[in-house]
Amino acid sequence: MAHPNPDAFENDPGYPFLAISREMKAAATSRPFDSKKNCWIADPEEGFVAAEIKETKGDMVTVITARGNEVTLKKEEAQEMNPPKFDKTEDMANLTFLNEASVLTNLKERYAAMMIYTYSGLFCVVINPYKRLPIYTESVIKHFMGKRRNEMPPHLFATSDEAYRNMVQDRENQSMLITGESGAGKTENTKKVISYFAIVGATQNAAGKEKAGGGAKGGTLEEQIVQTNPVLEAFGNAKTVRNNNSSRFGKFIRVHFSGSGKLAGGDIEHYLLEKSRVVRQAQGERSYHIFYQIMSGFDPKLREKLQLTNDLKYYHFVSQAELTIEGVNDKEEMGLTQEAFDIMGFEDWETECLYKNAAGMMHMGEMKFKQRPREEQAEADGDEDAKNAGICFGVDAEAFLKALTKPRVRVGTEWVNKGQNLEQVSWAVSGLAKAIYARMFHWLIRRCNKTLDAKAMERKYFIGVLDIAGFEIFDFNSFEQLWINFVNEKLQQFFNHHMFVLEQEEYKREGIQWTFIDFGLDLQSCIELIEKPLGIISMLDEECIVPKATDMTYVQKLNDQHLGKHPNFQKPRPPKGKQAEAHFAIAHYAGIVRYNATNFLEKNKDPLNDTAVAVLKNGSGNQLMLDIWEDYQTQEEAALAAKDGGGGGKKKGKSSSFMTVSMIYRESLNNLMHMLHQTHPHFIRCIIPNEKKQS
Ligand code: AD9
Ligand code: MG
Repeated sequence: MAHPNPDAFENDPGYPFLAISREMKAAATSRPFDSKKNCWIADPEEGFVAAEIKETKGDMVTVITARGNEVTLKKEEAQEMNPPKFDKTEDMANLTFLNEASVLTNLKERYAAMMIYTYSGLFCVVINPYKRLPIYTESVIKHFMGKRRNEMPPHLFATSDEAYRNMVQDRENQSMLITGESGAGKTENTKKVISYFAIVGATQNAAGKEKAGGGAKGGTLEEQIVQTNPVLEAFGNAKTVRNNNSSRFGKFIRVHFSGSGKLAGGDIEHYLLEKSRVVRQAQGERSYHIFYQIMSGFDPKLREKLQLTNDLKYYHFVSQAELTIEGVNDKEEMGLTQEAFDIMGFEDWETECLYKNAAGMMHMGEMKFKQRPREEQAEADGDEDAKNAGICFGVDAEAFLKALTKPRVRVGTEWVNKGQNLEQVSWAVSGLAKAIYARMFHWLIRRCNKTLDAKAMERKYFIGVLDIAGFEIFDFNSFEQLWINFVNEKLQQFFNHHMFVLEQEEYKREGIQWTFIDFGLDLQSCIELIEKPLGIISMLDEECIVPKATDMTYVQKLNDQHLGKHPNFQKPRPPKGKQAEAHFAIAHYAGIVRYNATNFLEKNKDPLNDTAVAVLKNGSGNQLMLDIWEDYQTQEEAALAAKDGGGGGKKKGKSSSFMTVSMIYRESLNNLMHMLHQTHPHFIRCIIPNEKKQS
């Protein structure tokens, strides 16, 4: 039936994916229902299956399932079924019977009809549709603008609009916390939220249509806020076994507004970039997208400029596992990355240097070294790849190789060149490649922030959108997974605690008698195991300064301290099938994860060959290379500075005292939590429907 108004929401192509249709309502009301008989029972395949109670004897019931099986079970194992008027309900808080079966079935039935958003009281649940739905168009956005939640079907945009209105009316910063395990849809939803705010903020002012910071090139502020993402994804996302476009870093994007809600710029904070991927990929995975985009031949001259052959397999650093992603065309993606760079107002030299550095790393991975038997001194074995790296980085290849094989180290008060064995050189090469990448990523974030800094605009409030790497369990879980999972644990606690506090307030207002349970406390013991003194992280930090300590002495100490004493610390039980070796296991809120402690100490100490850094830092003809090392002080420089400033009291050289990676992560996590506590949070919980990446 055509609606008289062609602009009405009912006529939008997105409508059928959002609102319950008349047919669905009719089907529900004609469903026979007997509240005394209808129920749900657990089912190994479906989760729960509908059943009808045939008879009750004592505390046992006999039921006939929808599949025709007769089952006898304990009464409390049969969960109440809600009346038909609640079929596919938009807000599960309305259910008469709020039990696991009803929640799961409701989500499942809505998902089967491709209605992916559902409220659960104060938060919004979304199940990854694994297909493009017409529910994020500009026309859908316009329908949601300025509407209250109960006027519209469940949508991320309704939650976003609520945040926006809260900001303007309550004069308070807001945050949107998008959580869920890896592949559940956090990043996709983040992108939509950002577009929503950009459009809503820009409709308030013509200025939103003007250019922000940036350079001579570039789009409007509204476009730039949206186009930040392809830039960051090219350098910060990669294929993993869980997600073809997995975020390997966390980000907190703040969209700034004026007091009246006009778009006034943005900025990004980033967390925990997984740099180990730059030199190593597990089975079924790739390194960061940008490497494959550069190699895609989008710009036919680019590879030549970067001294690269067209054989991706030649470059070990990026070709240890997968080379392509099903359904992704790297050539097209490179086009999108370049377009985003243009809109963001990047200068040609900037993108050129980014590509040069990425290519330089690929060449570094091919540099060969050799060592005579029984000698502890490695030397370069050919210099072709080092020369190529040198051209990309703008440094002298010979000096670079010498720095790697014979770095300057302090012996007493002297600085001498000390030979390195093969293993040490190879550690130094990968350490350096990882550091270049991580610093380049940091630079990229700062560069985007420069573009998004609309200086002319008054910034009064912000809405921050948090999108971190989701909880993950791989076959082999290392230091990176420990940190990712820990941050997820903290966020989940924040969520539980917040919900508890709000619920409690509501119950109080309504005068409901209730014994309060703070579900935030459920996670406390795992969090303490990880973050408290004598916890997993502080023991790692301590082991990093113990002479002769190894990953295994660390594991031994962990076991002595926690095994059999802490409920969340466990022996890694080998699960079914062949699995990687593991040293300890942690019972997280989302599951038990077996961690392998190999290289934990090295990853936490994260040493760098300072002599090689000095070559990059001082000798480079590549401006980006100079910029990324600008704030890095080598030990030799520090020693010099300390000597020079000796009488001045303040020893600048000592200020860069030893920080482990964990210490840096902990500080940024604390800052994040602190910032979140000062905002009014809104939660989007993403759910993955299956492990096959399928709709
Ligand atoms: V991770 O922790 O970064 O590994 P995310 O961010 O939770 O993870 P992501 O948003 O990247 O997951 O979603 C994974 C894939 O699911 C996407 O690449 C899309 O192919 C697919 N997806 C997720 N949400 C949607 C959606 N709303 N519409 C269409 C979607 N496809
Ligand atoms: Mg993501």
